Order: sequence, then structure tokens, then C-alpha cells
Amino acid sequence: MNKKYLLGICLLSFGLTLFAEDGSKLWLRQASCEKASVCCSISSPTIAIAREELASLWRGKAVELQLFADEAHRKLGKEGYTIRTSDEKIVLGSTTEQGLLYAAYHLLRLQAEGADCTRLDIAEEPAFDVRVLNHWDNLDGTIERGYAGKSLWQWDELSDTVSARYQEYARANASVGINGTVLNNVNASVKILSSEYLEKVRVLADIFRPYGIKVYLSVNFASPMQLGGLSTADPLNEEVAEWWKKKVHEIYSLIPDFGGFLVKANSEGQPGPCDYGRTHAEGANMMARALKPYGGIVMWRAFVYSPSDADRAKQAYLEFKPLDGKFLDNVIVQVKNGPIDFQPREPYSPLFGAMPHTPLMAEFQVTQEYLGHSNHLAYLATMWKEFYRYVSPASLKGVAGVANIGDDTNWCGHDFAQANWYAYGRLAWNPLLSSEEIAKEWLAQTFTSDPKFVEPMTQVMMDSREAVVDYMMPLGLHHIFAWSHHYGPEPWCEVSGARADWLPSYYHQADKKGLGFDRSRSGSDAVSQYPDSLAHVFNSLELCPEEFLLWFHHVDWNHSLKSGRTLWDELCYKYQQGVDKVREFQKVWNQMKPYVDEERFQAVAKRLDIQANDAVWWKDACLEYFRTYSHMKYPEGVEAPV
Ligand code: GCW
Repeated sequence: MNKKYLLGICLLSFGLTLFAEDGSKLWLRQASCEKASVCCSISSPTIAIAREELASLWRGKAVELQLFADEAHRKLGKEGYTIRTSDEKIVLGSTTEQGLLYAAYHLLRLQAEGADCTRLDIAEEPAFDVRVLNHWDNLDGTIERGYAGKSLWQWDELSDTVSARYQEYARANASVGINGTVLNNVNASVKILSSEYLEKVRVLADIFRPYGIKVYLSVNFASPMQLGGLSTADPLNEEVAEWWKKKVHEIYSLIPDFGGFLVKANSEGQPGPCDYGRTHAEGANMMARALKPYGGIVMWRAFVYSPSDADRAKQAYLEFKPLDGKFLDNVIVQVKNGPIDFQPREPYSPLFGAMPHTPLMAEFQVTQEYLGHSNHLAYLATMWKEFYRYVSPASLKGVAGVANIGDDTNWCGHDFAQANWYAYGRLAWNPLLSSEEIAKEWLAQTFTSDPKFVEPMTQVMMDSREAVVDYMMPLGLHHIFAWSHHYGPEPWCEVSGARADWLPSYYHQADKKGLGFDRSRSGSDAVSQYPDSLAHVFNSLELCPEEFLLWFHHVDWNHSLKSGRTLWDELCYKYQQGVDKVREFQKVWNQMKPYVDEERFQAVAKRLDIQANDAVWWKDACLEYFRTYSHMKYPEGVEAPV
């Protein structure tokens, strides 16, 4: 081949590599530079990572990594750190190597945001000890509620072949302070505890360890039967307890810092202690005893709702509150943020605050099962911050985020869904950060720190979740999703033989009088599960915040709301507002073209088109359906379906 031609091709592909943006780099996009001076007398795999990150990316004055044992550093805990500048150098200090790695990522984040790093005097410590991602990944590579391709974990290839993405995954998590990962779906296959799979898990744990990420597994309560061949999984049976002890011993012989188990029991068909007339506490404690000698924990989920007449929103509380104080100290009860199921908006679950003698952790859903999958731009930090308006972080031991990560090149499907992974980690470290500052940080690192981009896009992100609420289910409506896949609207859904509480009509309760679920004292009385001061507010039609109105009340179509409009008119306006907001997002994004590479620009634009169409679909479908009950007209300014 002609040499000139060959050179041309080389230059072209070099150029393409320079300018093509595949989104795979997440928020970690700083270009390598001249080796910075990094000084440290310790050597270990974790320190090697911190050194390498700084040496190749840090552009400022010399950095020293130093272990301290003084009171001030000890107070920051084993993951906390300080960053202090003097005239000659920047000292990163911690009592542990892990703290030093977190400090290194902090410093690099400041640089990426363009912050002034001349006079730093920072002391940080995480709000929670347990900051984990929950992967709902199945062993066959599919992901339950995953919208970004297949599972990252290549189980068939492990342990011989190790994907480079495992390390990238660990790095991304460490950079935002996530310190644990539950590798497999809570609807757990017993196979994960087989010796063959534990060996594969060991390989992942070895890769994640230097990044400070512990591996946990979801386990199936019936494992002693299905895997161990026992005739029962009764937690009070000695052979069963012995089986778990041996299994735990086997795990720790492979993975000495194994984190523990996550358990979904007696929920949606999963086996559990109640199958044997035992309580959740008896089941959890049996496992906790096996893990205790090794420092492992049990994260026991409170997502339960049996087919019964009780309002589904009340069930977790009814089942778990009486167990307060009955769990061993290495059990944490993991409670979804809301009492139903990750709806675009829910009041907080009343279990928070109701179990003062039991460590609790909050479970958030980062993957957008009920928020337009990876097609809709919905920045969720605002939703999680709303939860903290009611629940004090100090009352929690940890947080879990159901991951939105798959093997798509850009990890999360939608480029903006990466922001939810990022924000989940940042809020897990510090729930006092504002959604806005996290959005700004993420935008600056992921795209550009130019304020002409960051300012308008921060606004888009900040408005995005509320827009979804408006066009999907405003005013406290909930669970009117299409059957099973939960993507589009289906408030009319009927499935013969289905449980009542799996159908939208159970939740919206539309009739010719009005709309909404009456959970007031004269209805299901779910309000009484909240502390008195709040129960009083939620119970009153006048005082109830309008965003929760139809969650707690069945409201007449003609009832007048704060705006002076009737319920029907307000509902129409909210749906329209949701549609209008997405159209506005499209306009803003179109102006961002100069600041974004072509690939990501087009990808986001395409998804915004889908979102805009979906918003209209939601509005038309829901309003037309509810109109069959209200028999009212569309008010002025609300587009009637064409
Ligand atoms: O929201 C429901 C989901 C199920 C999920 C379940 C749970 C993993 O639709 O897919 O199962 O919650 O949280 O256990």
C-alpha cells in the first residue's frame, strides 16, 4: 500500500480516536499529563492506585500521601481523610490507605471542576458505613430491570478471562466513595453459592479489593435444600444453621474480606423463614450468626407484601415493626425509600423512624424501572434529597442503590443516566450535598466546565425528575404503569387472575366521583403509620401537600386545589406541564451542540425525542382514560389528543 495513503489512514484514525467520544469514560475524563511529583513511604496495592492516579493526572504542586494516627484523623474514621495545602506541597492524610485513595480522587475531582486548589483545608468522612450498589444481575447475563445491555459480569468467562471493565467499574465506584457491591439479583439463584461460582466471585473480589470495594452476595433462603440437598431450610433447624456456617466458612477462605449477604425473603414468591412459621428476625439471625465471626453482615430486605386485604402501602410496616429490637447487631434491615415500589414520587416509608432498636438502611433505585428506563432524562438526586427531608441520615446505617449499569459502551444506556450512578455515590458519602452542586460537578467532569453549558444543563437536570412526575403521575398518583415492563401508561390494565394490588385500578381508584387512594383515617389509615405530627398533615385534605394528594386521598373531580383550579383541570395542567418541560429540555440541548462531541450530542438528542413523544403518550392515555370517569373537558391551554 502507498505509504502516504497509509499515513493518511493512521492520522485519520488517530484524529477519530481523539474526537470520538464513546461515553465509556464516565466522569473520569482528565487527560494524562507530565508525571506529577507524588511522595509516599507506604507501598500497597491501594496506595499504588492512588499514586498512579495522581502521578498521571494531577497538574498542581507536589503531593504527599501520609498516614496519621492523631486524634483529629482518628475522629474521621477509617475511610475519612484530610487534604491540606502548604506553600510547597499538598498533604493527603488519613489513618488508612483507603482514606488516602479517597483523598486522591477528591483532589482530582477539584482539578477537573476547575476549582482553586491553592488553599485547601478539607476534612471529610462518610455519613454511612455501608454504601453499596445492588446489581439485579442474573447469572445468565440478563439484568432484572436493567436497561443498559447485559450484565457486566461475564460469568461464563470467569475465572480465566477477566474483562478490563471490572477494574474500570471499581475505579468509578471508588472515585465517588461507593464501598460495596452486591453482584447478583435479589431474586437469587442458588448457583451463586456453588463452589464453581464462588471461585469466580473470588476473582472479582480480588480486583475490587484495592479500590476499597467489598463484595456481597444475594442469597436464596432455600439454598440448603436446593444446593445442599437438605429436606428443609427452616432457620431453627440445626442442620440448616450448620450448612450456612460451612458455606460461610468456605466463602471466607476464598474472600477474607467478604461483606455478607443480601436477602429477599418471603417476597414475590421467594422462599423465606415464614415458610416454616418463623419470623424474618429468626431467618436473618441464623445467617447473621454464621457471618459474625468473620465480621460479615446480613442486609435483610423489608420489601414484603403478601396477598392480603391490607393496603399494600401498610404491609412492610405491619410485618417489620413488631420485630424491632429482635435482630442481631450484624443485621441491617434494608427498606425501600417509599412504602410501595420506587414510584417517581412516593412519601417516605414509615418504617424509617419506626424501628429505633434496629439498624436500617435505605434502598434507592438508580435504574429507572419506573422513570422511563434509559430513554428518559431523569436526574434522581432531587428525589433522594426529598427523602432526606423526612428521614435523618443519622438514623441510617447505610444505603443501597439498585444499579443502572450494564455492558453498554456508555455503561448506563442514557449518557445522563451516568449522573444517577455518580449522584448516588456522592450522596451516599454525604447526603447533605445539594442536588445542584452534584449536577454541576458531574456536568463539569463529564462534558465541560464552561458555564454556558453547565448552567443551563444544571437547570435541565434539576427540573427533570419533576417533569417525569408531571407527565406520568402527578398529584400523588402512582403505579398506573403498563403490566410487567413498567414503561408506558396503562391505567386501564386488566389481567385475568392477577392480584388486585398488581393492577393500576387498585392504586388510582378512579370513579365517577373522583380519583385517588383514600389512606386517610377514614380510608385504609396508612397515615397513622407516620409520626403524629405528619399523620395529621397527611390525613387532612386541606393540609396534605398536593404532591401527595392522590396518594392519601380520594378527591372529588370538582374539588378546588390551591391554584383555584378543580382537581380535573389541575391534573390536565400538570400533564401538559410535563410535556412542555421536556420540549424545553430539547430546546436547551439543541443549543448545547457547540459544547458536546457529536456522538453524545446525537445520542442524547435522540433520547430526548423519545422522551418528548412518550410524555405526550402518557398525557393523552391517562387523561383520556380518566375522562371516562370525570366526563370533563380539557381546559384551555391543554392539548387534546389528536
Ligand atoms: O419493583 C419490583 C420489581 C421487581 C423486583 C422487586 C424487588 C428484583 O418490579 O423486578 O425484583 O421490586 O425489589 O424485589
